[in-house]
Amino acid sequence: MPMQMTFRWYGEGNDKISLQDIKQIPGVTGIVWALHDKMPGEVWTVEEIAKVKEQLDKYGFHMDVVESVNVHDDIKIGLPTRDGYIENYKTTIRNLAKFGVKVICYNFMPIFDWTRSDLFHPVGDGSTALYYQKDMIQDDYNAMAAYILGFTEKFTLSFPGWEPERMAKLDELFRLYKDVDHEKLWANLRYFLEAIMPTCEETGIKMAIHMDDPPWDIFGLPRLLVDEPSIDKFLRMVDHPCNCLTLCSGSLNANPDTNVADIVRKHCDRIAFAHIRNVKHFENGDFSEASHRDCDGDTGILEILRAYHDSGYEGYIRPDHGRHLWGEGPGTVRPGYGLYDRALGIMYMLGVWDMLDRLKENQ
Ligand SMILES: [Mn+2]
Repeated sequence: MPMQMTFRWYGEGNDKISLQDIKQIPGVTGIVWALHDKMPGEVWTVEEIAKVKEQLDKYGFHMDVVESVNVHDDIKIGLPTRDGYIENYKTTIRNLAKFGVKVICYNFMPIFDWTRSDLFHPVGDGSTALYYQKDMIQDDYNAMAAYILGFTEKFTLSFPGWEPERMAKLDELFRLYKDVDHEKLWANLRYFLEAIMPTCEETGIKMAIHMDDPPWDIFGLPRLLVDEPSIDKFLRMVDHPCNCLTLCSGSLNANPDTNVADIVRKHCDRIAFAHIRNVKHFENGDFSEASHRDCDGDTGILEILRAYHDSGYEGYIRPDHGRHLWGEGPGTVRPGYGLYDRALGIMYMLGVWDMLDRLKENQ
């Protein structure tokens, strides 16, 4: 079985891109989906999941990968209430398994999900991309949250991980996380995983943690999955075949010292889901997201694809964020999740992959 190309979709009425559009991209067999109106900690019901399945079935897409089932803050903080939320999580895993779901992508980032300073930064060719200006993300978390939330409000969007209900009590959340250092957060992650591994084993579902984005502490909050040593530590900590990675090349390579291809070769059997994204670095530490073409960024997309191919990768893969092209912009597209550049990214990846297949045949 070759790797399986997928495409992230935010759901009917929640994404301007239609399943019909996605169907026209060559090679896409499955939709990476989620119930985006669920709060972290809530159970995903069989009825709600069935509704999505019906939509995807019409186009022949599988629903094997969910991104994300978000983890409640109480689990990350390690509050006594976490056990109830872990029970809910297990129920969600069992419900998803009833529909053949194979992989759950999640993250363990405190308070903030992915973080950027500009959602529509000019790339220089008329397109725009997500951008991280290092000196803008320093101390003032309220300013950064206000920027993101101002954006989501203006265009009535919801961002996973940026639920307004959670963001409204930012100061309170920061207070709760005050004593959660790296060591505590690792221990809380371990507690969570050890609690759910039996359910994963029973259902065959793999938990695939997404890398922290960006891969360093922000606003004094600890971040865990940031580089090769921390990934080694994570996989050793809960050494179970259902404890896997969503290896996000763009998140990891936001630190230019991280060689993603090396990590692929080392841990391919524990990568359940691959995010492919290219990042361009600037000397002052800023970075911009770039097209998937290898030479447009610094992430080493060709070497990463070669590493997956050499390792016989049979898991799920998707283009991660793309630039906004051809009229896509604020109000018409979710930042990073337009149609065109992600479709171009898929064609680039499939082109490289097909050629690697051919070269192997001819060996
Ligand atoms: Mn990613």
